[in-house]
Amino acid sequence: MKITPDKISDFNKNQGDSYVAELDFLKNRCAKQDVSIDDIVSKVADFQVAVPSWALGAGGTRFGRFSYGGEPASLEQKLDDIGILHALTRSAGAVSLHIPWDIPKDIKAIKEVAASHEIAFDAMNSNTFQNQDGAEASYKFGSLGNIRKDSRNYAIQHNLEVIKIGKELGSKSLTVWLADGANFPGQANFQTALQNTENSLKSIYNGLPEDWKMFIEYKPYEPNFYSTIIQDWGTSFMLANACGERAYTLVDLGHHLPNTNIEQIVATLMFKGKLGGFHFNDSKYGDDDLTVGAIKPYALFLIFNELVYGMQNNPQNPNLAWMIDASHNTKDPLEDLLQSLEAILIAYAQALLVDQESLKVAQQENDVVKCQEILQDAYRTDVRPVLKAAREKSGAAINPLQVYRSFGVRDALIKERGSQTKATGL
Ligand code: LRH
Ligand code: MN
Ligand code: MN
Repeated sequence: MKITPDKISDFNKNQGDSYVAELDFLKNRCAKQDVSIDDIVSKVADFQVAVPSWALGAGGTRFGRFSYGGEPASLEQKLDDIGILHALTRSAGAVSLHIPWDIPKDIKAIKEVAASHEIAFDAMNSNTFQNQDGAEASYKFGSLGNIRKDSRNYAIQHNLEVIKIGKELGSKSLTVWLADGANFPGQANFQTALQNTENSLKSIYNGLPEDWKMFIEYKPYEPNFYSTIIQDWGTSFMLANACGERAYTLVDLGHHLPNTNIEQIVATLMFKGKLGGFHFNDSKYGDDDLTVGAIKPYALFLIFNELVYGMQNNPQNPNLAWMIDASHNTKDPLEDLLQSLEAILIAYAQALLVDQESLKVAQQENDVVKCQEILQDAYRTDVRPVLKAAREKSGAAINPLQVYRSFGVRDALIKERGSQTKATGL
């Protein structure tokens, strides 16, 4: 299934979307403040989010997995699927691989497929939360923080192997997420576990190429339900500092206890130049991995407001590695990802609309009401015409989801790959 630029531009033309008038309305409105809509359109058009290789199949839960049909059976097919997303949106120009789910058999061939879709290799993810067939040491009681040296060393070697594969593909970063922790009090010594984790991370960091970054992802619980070694941003930040300059914290939106002020964490990390990566999803209860913006769009906007502020004011913080980390078992995975991309760009565009100058003045005057008005004025603006303009500008579909359905993409994939498919992943 190949979606060509010609097919997209024909569809765009025939559809006659009225977004231009809506955009003009927005332009007039913004002329009153010091915000340029053309500038926002360009920024939105440039924004690229990596798609994780494990989100292209219908996700399972521990209670079951239901095939959606037409799911990718190989890494090549996963790249083809991201190619579809990228052709439709021009904002999904990268993939984030999970090893060993996606070990490339033929690096050269994989690079060619990725290049044919203009897809770059973003952060590599290691996996030390599952034992693989024939494993020489077990991760049952942890990996980098395991009390046993053989398991720790095995996990370190795995991470170094992931770096090696990533180097061949052209990736420039490694994301480490550990499931390590304990299910019951007394099971592990907190300090020993933390010390082991720090030492292991340092060993991996020592094997990191000069031009690579390491991202340390945190999560409060699951699969361990009493304690997790890297449970929060503070622990991740501490470990990143212990490793060195090229180690950073990675924020996954679903990895917080209810009501955590994530935007404040973002601001703190960017202020310290230590926010490296970002996993987008949404949640109601825990690490639900729901479609971005499906549950708490205002929270997402507030987070983007801090991200935008940080990108404009914190040169000490590097460019961020953006990734969607959402998958579910009841939606077409590609439609789900299109919805996530849309929600990310909406929140980004709304955050770019915030009148930063007026906000600064209102804060200086402690005008609390005005501060809230300024933020909510941006949040309540319908920025969808901005996204449409950005997409048309970059050769994408004005309405990606509509084009996806009109082109019958899922049916074509089912015809090609079968109706009882299963992709590697969770
Ligand atoms: C852990 C996590 C992490 C993994 C992915 C599969 O919950 O967010 O990023 O790599 O899910
Ligand atoms: Mn994640
Ligand atoms: Mn997660």
